[in-house]
Amino acid sequence: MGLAKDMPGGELKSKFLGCLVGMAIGDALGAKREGRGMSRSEDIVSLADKLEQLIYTDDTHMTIGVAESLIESNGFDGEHMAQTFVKNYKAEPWRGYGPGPPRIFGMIKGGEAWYSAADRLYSGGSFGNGSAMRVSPVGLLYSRNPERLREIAYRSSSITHSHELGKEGAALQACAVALALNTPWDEDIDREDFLSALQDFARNQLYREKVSRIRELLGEQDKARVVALLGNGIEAPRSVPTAIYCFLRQPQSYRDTVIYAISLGGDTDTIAAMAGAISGAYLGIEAIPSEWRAKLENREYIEALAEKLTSSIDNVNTG
Ligand code: AR6
Ligand code: MG
Repeated sequence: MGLAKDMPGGELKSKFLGCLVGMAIGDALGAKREGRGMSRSEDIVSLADKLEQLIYTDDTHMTIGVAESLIESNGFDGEHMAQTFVKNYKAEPWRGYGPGPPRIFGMIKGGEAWYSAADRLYSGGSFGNGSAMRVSPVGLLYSRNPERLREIAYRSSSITHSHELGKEGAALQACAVALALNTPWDEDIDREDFLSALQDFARNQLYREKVSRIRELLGEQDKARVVALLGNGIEAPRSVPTAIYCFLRQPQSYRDTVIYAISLGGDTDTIAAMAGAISGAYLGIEAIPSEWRAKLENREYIEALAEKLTSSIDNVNTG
């Protein structure tokens, strides 16, 4: 697998754009089916055709916050990222945030430190998928250094999700984005290599087992079995491996990846957001259907963030 630093600039930029726009479209389209059961692909396609606008939710809103903070701070700054989340939430609290984060934002506003507030939530911190859903900018920016990628994914997670399974879910999703980014367009995704890299990267046994399940399920036709073994829930271990699976089933098609992710039901917006981020990071912006791109709310701003992130990659990796 190559490294993004050897990639032509145009390809790198397209992949950054594909990742963030692909994430946002997966989120917005998936939000229309959130919490429902499994559905047929044809029904999701016709839903996408009917929608006049693709309105995104907290998944994208928080990813925007991560990207803004990484750009403004020239890398990770926990205090700055936490304050960015607080500010963005205050401006648009109606985006469909999970139960935990707004409580954390309240604690931080009340003076609690960004690195300790999340420990007070649930037992040992949250393992919801809320830190994995927003981590793709970390995967892009730190794609050249897996150990820094892990460290920054953990630290960005710990602002709201400090449970080991929450942090590891964010790191695994960031790693999948980096692997996809680092695979040039003219190389096919080698699914065995991709899964071995994830398996080696994962530090937690539950995720290692889930990655093995992905391998076993690659040819599976029965969606109920996929949901039973990988999950479609709001918890990181029941959604991050599922999103990676959705990408690996059809790595050459952004459209099929996102539609399949939504067809599994459950936490459709977040699973499609994560799968869409990985797919877009491999295939680039041109692979995303133009009629979907045209409908995405705030697309120009999201694209501008992706372009700025592309420009930051050299600074972050030399600084
Ligand atoms: N013990 C038991 N349950 C837990 C634990 C724990 N330690 N941690 C999390 N949960 P939360 P999020 C369960 O509140 O991750 C939006 O719709 C618990 O049921 O941290 O930001 C997005 O689109 C908890 O309520 O929020 C995503 O789909 C739930 O996991 C989602 O919300 C979510 O954890 C992201 O939610
Ligand atoms: Mg969700």
